[in-house]
Amino acid sequence: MIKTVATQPYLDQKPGTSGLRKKVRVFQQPHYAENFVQSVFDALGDEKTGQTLVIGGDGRFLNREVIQVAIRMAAANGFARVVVGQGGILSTPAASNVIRRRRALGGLVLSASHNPGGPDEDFGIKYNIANGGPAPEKVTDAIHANTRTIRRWLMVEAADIDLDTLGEVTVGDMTVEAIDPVADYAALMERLFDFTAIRKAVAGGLTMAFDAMSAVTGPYAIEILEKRLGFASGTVKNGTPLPDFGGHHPDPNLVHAKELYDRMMAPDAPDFGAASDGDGDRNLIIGRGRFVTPSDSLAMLAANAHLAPAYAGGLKGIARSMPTSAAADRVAERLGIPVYETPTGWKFFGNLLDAGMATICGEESAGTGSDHVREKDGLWAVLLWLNILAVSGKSVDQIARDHWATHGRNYYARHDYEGVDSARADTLMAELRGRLATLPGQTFAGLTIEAADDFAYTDPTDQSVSRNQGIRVLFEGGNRVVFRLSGTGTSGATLRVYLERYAADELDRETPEMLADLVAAADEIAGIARHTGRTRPDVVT
Ligand code: VG1
Ligand code: CO
Repeated sequence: MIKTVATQPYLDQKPGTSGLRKKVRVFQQPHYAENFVQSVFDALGDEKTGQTLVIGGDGRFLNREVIQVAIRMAAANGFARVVVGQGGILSTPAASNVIRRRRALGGLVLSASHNPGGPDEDFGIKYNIANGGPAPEKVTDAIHANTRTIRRWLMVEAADIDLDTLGEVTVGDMTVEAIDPVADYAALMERLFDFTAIRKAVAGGLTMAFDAMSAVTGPYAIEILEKRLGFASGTVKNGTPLPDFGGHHPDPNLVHAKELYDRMMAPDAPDFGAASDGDGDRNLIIGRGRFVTPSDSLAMLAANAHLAPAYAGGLKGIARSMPTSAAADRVAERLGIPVYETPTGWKFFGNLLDAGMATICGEESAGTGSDHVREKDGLWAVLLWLNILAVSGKSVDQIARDHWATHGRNYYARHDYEGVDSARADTLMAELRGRLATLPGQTFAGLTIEAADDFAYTDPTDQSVSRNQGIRVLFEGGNRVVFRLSGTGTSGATLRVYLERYAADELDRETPEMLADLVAAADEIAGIARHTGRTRPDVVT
């Protein structure tokens, strides 16, 4: 029954920050997806025999086709069971939860996250390990090595299964079980948060707007926000997952979720606004008249998490990615708990969470989560905010102002230069690396550099080292600029410039004004205009 199909390696299958992401047309090349999936399975060795594999995706173009292929391949590679979301749907955090609850060996999450979808846009495949989290670098390195030598992939001859019907079918010797993608996840959220308190606040007039961006969180948000918490029907906008996300970027930032932003800045705005991305792991938080940066959201959630049942006993520690602002560090310091600074990408939080060293983690890119799963979790952040609003009785704006009054404010922005020629972007970074040693003591745009380095991380649990994770330039007074290249794009390079200024007072100023000298310094230091020909970023978040 098992068929061996001959193939040739593709040399561009190196997983990035979060799995393999390419244009759909690239994935449609003969054997392309199969090669990658087989390379994942080969990296698992004999461990997979008799085990369970979870498969699901964000519903984007190619999702169903790749799921059918992966099921036939899983059967040929010795798995005993595949658990798949009905309709091929599982948000990234829901997939993480299913892997953990079902004690699966791992899971394939099919998504290119916040990247657009459709025949001319992006697709992606990510492998998650038994703890529910993204495969660590030693696993992704093994997968990549396999993609470079692969000569065959395995499948069973079987027809497509009906992904839309719940229940079990057999493929080869393997059982495939289609599950409700929302049920387990919604139950988990009910255990973590005070749904009674939130329901009471909603009955008392608390209103919200949620933009699911025609991506995977629609069904989750409708079930949890409208059905279980009682928010008015219509609270969830764009709630049906579409293969092309309605032609939009499912990226919850002020550019791509501008409609929500405008609504939240209007005088008749609801109390709370939120959005999530393609695969449901990111969150955008906007109170009436008050945008909360993701870095601040992490800090404010950590500071108030004790108001939710799951975190009432306190936090073990906080972890943040290096480019994320130090706002969370100030909370950790006040609470007397450790803070960990990791490279960009959720895979670096897994070990800290498994070891019980951190409870809450976050990234400046609108990712926040906790030890309830091993992925960032968009709706989790929304529900923690709602729990805090309901129990404290405060508005988002009040919570933000109180927070800054206690901790000071980390003004923060990220400037993205997209679609830059890769060679030019590499030259910019190489030049910067070459000058690191000479930077301390020099002054740019009136700011004197205290230290500069290329961030390297040693995992405190297994001592594994990850180098070249972004260039940090620290100025006197604790202000900072970070430069790194994106590892999730599918064409050209994206230069990310992260800007941060700490203010102990001056708590109510405009961010662009507070960061103007850092923007000028960043351009002088890295020669952004000189290398890229750009005088302003494409996206500011
Ligand atoms: C970006 C973000 C990073 C995030 C990653 C995956 O990576 O900066 O913080 O973990 O996307 O998020 P990069 O390498 O492009 O900067 V998602 O929601 O796209 O899975
Ligand atoms: Co995502």
